[in-house]
This record gives sequence, C-alpha cells and structure tokens, in this order.
Amino acid sequence: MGDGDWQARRRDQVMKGTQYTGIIVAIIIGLLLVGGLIYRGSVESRRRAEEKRRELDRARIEEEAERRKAEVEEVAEEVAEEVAPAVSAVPAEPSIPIPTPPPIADAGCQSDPPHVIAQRGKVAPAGMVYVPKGPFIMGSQAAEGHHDETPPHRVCLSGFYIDKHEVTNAQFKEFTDATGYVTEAEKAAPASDRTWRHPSGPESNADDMPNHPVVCVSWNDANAYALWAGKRLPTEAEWEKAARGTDSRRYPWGNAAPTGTLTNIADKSIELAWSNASLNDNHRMTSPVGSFPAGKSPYGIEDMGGNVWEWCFDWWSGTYYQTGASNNPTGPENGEFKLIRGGSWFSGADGARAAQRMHFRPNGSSAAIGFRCVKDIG
Ligand SMILES: [Ca+2]
Ligand SMILES: [Ca+2]
Repeated sequence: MGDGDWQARRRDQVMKGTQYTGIIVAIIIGLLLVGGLIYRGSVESRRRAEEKRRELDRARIEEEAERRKAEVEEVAEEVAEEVAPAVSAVPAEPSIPIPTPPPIADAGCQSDPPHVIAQRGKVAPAGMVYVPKGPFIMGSQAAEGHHDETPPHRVCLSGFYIDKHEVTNAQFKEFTDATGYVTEAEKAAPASDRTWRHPSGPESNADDMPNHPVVCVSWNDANAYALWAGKRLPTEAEWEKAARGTDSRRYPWGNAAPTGTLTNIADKSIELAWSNASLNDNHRMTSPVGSFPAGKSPYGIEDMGGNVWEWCFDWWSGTYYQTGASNNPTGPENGEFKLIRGGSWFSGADGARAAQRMHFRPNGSSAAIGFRCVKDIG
C-alpha cells in the first residue's frame, strides 16, 4: 500500500470517527433532554401529590372538627335532662371590665436549675404549684390522638404558678360576693335553668358543695374571676405541660388506663353510651376537688384528668400546631371557640388524655366545664 492510500484511509477513518462522535453526542444530548423532561415531570407530579396530600389533611382536620363539634351538640341533646350540662349563649357583656392580660415574656429554653425550682416552690402563692421554666413536647403522634393534636412539637415555656385544684364554688362565691358579678348563664337563664349557683337545676345548690369545682361559668366569667384574683387563665401550652410534664405521658398520672382511684370520668355511676361500666369512681357528676390524689400530674397538680373540663386562654384552631409559635404560644389571634382541656365526669377516658383538645363557645357554659388559674412569677 502506498503512502497516498494509507493517508486516504486514515482521513476516511477520521471522518467516520467524527461522524460517530457526533452521533454519540447527539444521543447523549437526546438522553439528557428526555431525562430532564422525565425529571421535571416527576418533580411536578410529586408537587401535585404533596398539594393533594395537604388538601386532604386540611379537609380531614376540618371534617374532624365538625364531627367533634357535632358530637358535643349531640351529647347536649341526647343526655337525660337531669344530667345534661346546661348550655347557654348570650352576647358577652361581663359585669366588670375585663382587662387584656399582659403579653407573656420570651421564655428562652433553658430549664430552671434545681435550687431555683426549690426556691420558687417554697414561695408559691397559697394553693398554687410551681411549674419550672423549660421545654416540653406538646401534642400527639397521629396514631395517638386527634388531628388537631398533631404534630408533636417542642414548646418552650417560662416558669409559672398554677392552681393545684380547680376553682371551687366557695372561691367563686367570694368573687361574686366581693364584686356583685353576674355570670352569663345567670343573665340568660330562666329560673329553671342551671347556673353556677344551681349546677344541676333548681334543686341543687352550690352552697351545699363548697369544695366542688364551680361549673356553668363561661370563658368570660372564668377570665373575670382570674383577673379579680390577680391571676389569669392558663394558655393551653401551660395547661398541657402542667398536666403531663416533660415525658410526653398520655394521662397526668402516666400511661396506664384510668381506674376508679385515678380520675372522675363517666363511670358505672352514670348511664351514658360512652360510660366505662367496668370502672367505679363513686361520683356520678362532679367530685370535691382533690379527691383523686393518685391521679396527680408530675408537678402534684390534681384533677387535670377528669372532674371538669378547664377553660384555657387560647382560641382553638385545628391547624395551630402546624404553624404556631414554639416560644410561650398563646394561640391564634381570634377564633370562634376557646379551648377546654382535661375531660370531665361527663367524658370517656379519651377526654382525660393530657393532649386532648376540645373547644366551646366563650360565652357558653356547661355543667361539665370549670377552670383553674395561673400566675406569673415575680
Ligand atoms: Ca364519675
Ligand atoms: Ca379537670
């Protein structure tokens, strides 16, 4: 083979090589374009799926809120007249001016050292218990609680004092005697209706039950009492920490199911569809506060599970835990319902769970709802 032939073949090979390279590059570019399209498609479909999931979550939360609201209303209708909690709704016109509680200061998230906890415990106001500053986990896993309790999230709280017991008839009487305050139920009710003075109707009398929790008081009434007493209503975060401490327990006393010595809930002594017939707590309706010391919370606070639901400061929102503040949260700016916590003599065991959230109109009242107060340190 001559040099000329060899060079011609070499040129031919180079030409072909260039063509092949061109084809391969074109294939790679093609693949990249197709891959890019597929990737964009999958990102888009993931985004749509995520949107769909959020929509479904929102719908579920709303549906559950409606269902639970309907349950409360249904309960009020179904239960026999002699035990049905009275529900009243009148425009909020408190008898005494109600100032807005001061904003709660930034918490930081460092727990109190032991000597501070001991000191604050020693100087606690009468009838109150110190709940130390620091973080806790608020809320429930989806499998554990209702949608509005999810997700569990870390919340930092300042230290505060909280009443060891629910506010009693005797304490509420001191308030009305001193101020002439008239509750919303009293203003709205005909003579036969239930009021805090006659919690089970005209035949019953709060004077005969001085150590029972006051009931048939609206959120506005409870707030008025708290401010008169130099206290305030607990935020629901404060309430939940006081009830379950920092170990995410299910009930104030721990994770064990309720028994007759731990709490006053709907037991065999009251005939309701959801009564626990195997449980006997010996109380058909309210019990004197402090009747279940074995059911106290980690801080020694009593009746946080059962006896009466307790008004909290915050408005209720079914999605607040997904977006709310983690530092001394005080709930949404506004709403239709206020939180009530802890279950009552009228609730099944689920109501006594420390993370359970129920809600009620702020000007409404019930024979199953009372309250306790908190006080800031310093
Ligand atoms: Ca009971
Ligand atoms: Ca209670």
